Amino acid sequence: MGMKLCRFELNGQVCVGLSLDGQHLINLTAAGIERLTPLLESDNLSKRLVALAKSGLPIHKVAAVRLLAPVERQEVWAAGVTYLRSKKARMEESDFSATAYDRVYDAPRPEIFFKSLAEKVVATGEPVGIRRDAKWNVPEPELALVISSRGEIVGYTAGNDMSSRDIEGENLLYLPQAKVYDRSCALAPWIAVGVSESQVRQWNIGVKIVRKGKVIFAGETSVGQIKRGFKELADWLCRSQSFPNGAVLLTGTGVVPGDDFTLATKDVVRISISGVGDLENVVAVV
Ligand code: DO4
Ligand code: MG
Repeated sequence: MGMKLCRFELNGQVCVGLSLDGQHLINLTAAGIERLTPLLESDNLSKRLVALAKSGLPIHKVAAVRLLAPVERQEVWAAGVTYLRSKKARMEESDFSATAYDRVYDAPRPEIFFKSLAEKVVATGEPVGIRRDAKWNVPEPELALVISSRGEIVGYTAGNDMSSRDIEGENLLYLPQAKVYDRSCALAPWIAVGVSESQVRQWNIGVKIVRKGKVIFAGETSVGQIKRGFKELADWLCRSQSFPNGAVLLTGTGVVPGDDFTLATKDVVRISISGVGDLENVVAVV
């Protein structure tokens, strides 16, 4: 198992943690590391974490703390139409925007859109939202790149790019309303560090949607199905735009439920990315 960073709350204090086994947390805040962002800016993060892991810091059980979203002041952005499945589903849902999806899939410039401020990101265990004026809502389980202020990919997490398909499908100019609203962006608590792109491309992305205790949708894809390189996506995001606090970039969905499926209030969305872990949220109307 690799190294994973997180933010967690213990006795009312927000701390930074490192896990080597997914079950226990090394409390890095006990070594004076009070924020995740400066740690993610470290020149040799893996080496620094290996040294910290050996330094006898207090250890907590993951089950005994509250895991928070792994962002402080990072903006969250999202890339789209990076998997064939997403292109196909979106071309089907829209009359006059179909060629836009077709073109962007093959164009050198990817689709990239703003998704969330850090303070609006939903953590695991908190509700994600469906808009009260939307009729067709889906989760989008996505690998997320964690990017430093230098534009380097320093880790990976999992995200949910909640989307209103009827609003996006009616008119592509409505995309920001289909994508950005209260509780529309959730991030898993863990940032996997010290892994290469080729290792991450072996990971699976899965989603299960549970209604009244029954799985009503399950889908899976491999990160390897993504059309674009990670550095390519991060470079496009950072073109003519600086991120002094770093950024998170969702990399697009490769799992889309059938056209007859829409989320309902109280559904539970479970997203799992091997190598990262789980993100679980109940659905609420906002
Ligand atoms: O073009 C609209 C959004 C695409 C998207 O969010 C995705 O492919 O994941
Ligand atoms: Mg998406």
